[in-house]
Amino acid sequence: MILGDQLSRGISSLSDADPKRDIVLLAEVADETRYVPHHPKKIAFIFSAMRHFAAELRAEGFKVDYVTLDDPANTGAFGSELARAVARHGAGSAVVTHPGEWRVLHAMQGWEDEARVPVEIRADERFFCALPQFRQWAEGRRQLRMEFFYREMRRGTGILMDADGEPVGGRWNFDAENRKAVPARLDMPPAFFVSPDAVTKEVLSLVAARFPDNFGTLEGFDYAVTAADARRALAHFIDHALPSFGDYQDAMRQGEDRLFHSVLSPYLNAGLLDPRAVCEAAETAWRQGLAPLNAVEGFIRQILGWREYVRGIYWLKMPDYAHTNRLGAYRSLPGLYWGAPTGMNCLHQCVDQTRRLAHAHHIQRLMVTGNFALLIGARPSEVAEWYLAVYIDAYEWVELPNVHGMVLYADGGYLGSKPYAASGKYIDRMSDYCRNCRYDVKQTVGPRACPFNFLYWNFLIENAPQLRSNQRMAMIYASMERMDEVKRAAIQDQAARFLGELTTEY
Ligand code: FAD
Ligand code: DLZ
Ligand code: SF4
Repeated sequence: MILGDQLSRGISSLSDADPKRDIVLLAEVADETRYVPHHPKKIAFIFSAMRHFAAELRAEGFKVDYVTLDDPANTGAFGSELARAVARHGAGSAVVTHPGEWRVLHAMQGWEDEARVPVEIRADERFFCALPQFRQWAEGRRQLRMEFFYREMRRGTGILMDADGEPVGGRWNFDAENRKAVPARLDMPPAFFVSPDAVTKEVLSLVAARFPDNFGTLEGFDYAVTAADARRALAHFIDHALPSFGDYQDAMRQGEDRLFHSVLSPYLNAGLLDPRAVCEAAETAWRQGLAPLNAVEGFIRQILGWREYVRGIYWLKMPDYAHTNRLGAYRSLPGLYWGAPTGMNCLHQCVDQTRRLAHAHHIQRLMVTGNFALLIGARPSEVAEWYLAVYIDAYEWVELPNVHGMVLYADGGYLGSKPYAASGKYIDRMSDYCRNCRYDVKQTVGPRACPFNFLYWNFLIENAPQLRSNQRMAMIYASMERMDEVKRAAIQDQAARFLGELTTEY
């Protein structure tokens, strides 16, 4: 049985598959479509990619049993669909690859009873770092740091290493060069798009009919849904965007949804692209002099470093990780996350882009929607549910550590050393959102003050018992303590009024 994010020909469950003997099962199941209210583009992407993958296996000679969502006999769950297929084909055993979510692994452990045949769960080998290797690395460390993990991965894989075992360019990390704002005049890379074929069009109709109320639009669906097109997307990125990826990695620009980002995460996570091939292509571009090292190292670090690191933490810490809430945050997510009007232009732009594309780039997720959720004290489980629902690349193994660890500090600093809390100044420096906003990013209190400003100071004041002793926050607490009492009271007062008026309606 192959799940919707296991669409790789090299997946372990297929490693010894014999077209003469074995039957491959794929199933569109209602449970997977509603454990969170997924963006319609995410559902359409997964279904279309599943259907194309099934067709490719059939063309190879495999007998594929594909259960569609609208099949009247569909029972709506992985386990019961496996049981039905086992009975249908008189199968003697089943083989699956370890899933990407703890929820599914937990259910999988009951599949032998449900299907009444042995079920072999094989390791997912599509990652650089096997789970036991990560566990061994993390053992005994009270706090983990991505940078050290990343260096081990560089050494272990030889990626961007020279013949003497040293990092190429003499440094592990070129981040200091990667914080430029986008200048007013800069040529943007051309967009990559794939026009929907007949299979995708059929899926789009199905999803439109079945999920009319989910947040997000299906209009303009142009994602790749096959491995071949995902490889074209990779080549397009390497040619057009990688050379400037590093420089503008942290930038945001109104009207430019993708800037120099790759938008490869949907393909990597669903199995249409292999992370090794992606890192190799980027390294080759550097070795051929087609892209600078700050760009290539920065890009590879996201995949060889962050992507592997968050997966390791997820499987090390689940299921408890999903319940972490170190800062005791309890507020419901305001309706603006689901498209309710807001005067805060940065939030409006990022949420609207999410509604249109089911994609936003990292800094938008971290420093706009994430930062706001942190500053208002939104309940981590609700924030996690939002991210899992609205992004086309979202599976819990990668979403949850980013939300609970990187954004909300809900894990108390296990994944990252401090919360990424920031005032409007950061957004102003890295984007042009503030120029088009009704609030004034230079003001901290008063009717036109940017909410990120008073919320930021209010967050620091309220969370001082938890955060003041953090060495990395010492400077900011020192400046907070220099603030005069009157200003501090005005900030707290305005933040209380603002928070009191936030509504969950949309
Ligand atoms: P690029 O900027 O081109 O980066 C290249 C690749 O690096 C990405 O495709 C991705 O595979 C990997 N990558 C980059 N940053 C991270 C990271 N922090 N963690 C893991 N992989 C990373 N990424 C997901 O794939 N799925 C998610 O559900 C997800 N949820 C997120 C939630 C929050 C709150 C935050 C802050 C980040 C989240 N990310 C998630 C990470 C990152 O935002 C996306 O991977 C990235 O925006 C995808 O767009 P891209 O392919 O253009 O990325
Ligand atoms: C996300 C998703 C959705 C919406 N639908 C399906 C589906 O119908 N069938 C399927 O096999 N997979 C689907 N997926 C992806 C799964 O949720 C994913 O494989 C698990 O969460 C494990 O990561
Ligand atoms: Fe966002 Fe504040 Fe800038 Fe408006 S002024 S765009 S709310 S940071």
